[in-house]
Amino acid sequence: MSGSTRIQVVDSHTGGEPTRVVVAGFPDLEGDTMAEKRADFSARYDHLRRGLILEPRGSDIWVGALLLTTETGFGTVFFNDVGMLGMCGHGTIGLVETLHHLGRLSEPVIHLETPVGTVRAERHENGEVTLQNVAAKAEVLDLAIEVPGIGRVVGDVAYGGNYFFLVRSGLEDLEVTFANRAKLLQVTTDIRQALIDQGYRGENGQIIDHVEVFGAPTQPGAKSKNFVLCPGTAFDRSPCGTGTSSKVATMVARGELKEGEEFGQESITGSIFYASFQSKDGQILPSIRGRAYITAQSTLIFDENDPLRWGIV
Ligand code: PYC
Repeated sequence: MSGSTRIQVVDSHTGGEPTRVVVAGFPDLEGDTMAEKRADFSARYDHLRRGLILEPRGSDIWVGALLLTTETGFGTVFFNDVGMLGMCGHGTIGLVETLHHLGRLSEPVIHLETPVGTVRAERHENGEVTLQNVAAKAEVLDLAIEVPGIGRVVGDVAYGGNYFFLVRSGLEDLEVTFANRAKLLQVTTDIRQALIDQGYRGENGQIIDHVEVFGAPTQPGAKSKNFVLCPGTAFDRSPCGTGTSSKVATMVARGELKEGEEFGQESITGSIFYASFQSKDGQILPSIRGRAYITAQSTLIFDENDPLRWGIV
């Protein structure tokens, strides 16, 4: 296997959602900022994204994080089954746990550069991680759209490091339970398609590629339960860090959350993120607290003779 590519990874899950952190073996990327490095990753190494994330080594539920070092600490580029992400909350928590596992967390606090801004993350002694996200924003409240096969659905467009449509009404008969996940996946995919077809985008022109639906919580400490459609064909097993940040922004816009107040967001698998926010220079900075567990540390081998080494597309 002399011509094979070897990449070292550490796998974890945060509230059920897996993160694969690439710790060695990835080619150097061009660019000074994480946004430039992400562009280079996309342009030259998309086969590595596919090989790292898709079957036979992974599946559409995985999120990857390429660990990079910067002059001031760490940086990362997040990616998934269909492309690149802006920020990723569960992935940041997984990345901090990975640094701890590798003995590379010399202080509990890191400042992590991402393509959409720098986030602060702190690992607490009990193993939980609190991340202070990039600024979140509620861009449109109560947007009504007509979804073929479903009818009128009303929701908010918000940004929390990625773009979300947070459904508020129109799906009252849809139970937000794990048993109902296939139906939830279908309905949220239809909503995303309607948003795309009808030309709705974020203020910066980005596609609204995440859809969030809410239901009654079942866990003590949770105020709400969600189902989150990720870009592509998978749903988030965690409460979604950027989705919960978007929710914080809409709650603040509606006067439903005060600065410093914390609420529990339950996921479709029953895991919880605790969210709050700080107001700074007119911006909303959400904080998300959750926990990740390491599941594997391995060397992935991409055999040059394997026709499926760059993933099943
Ligand atoms: O936790 O922000 C998040 C996230 C985005 C996509 C999957 N998880």
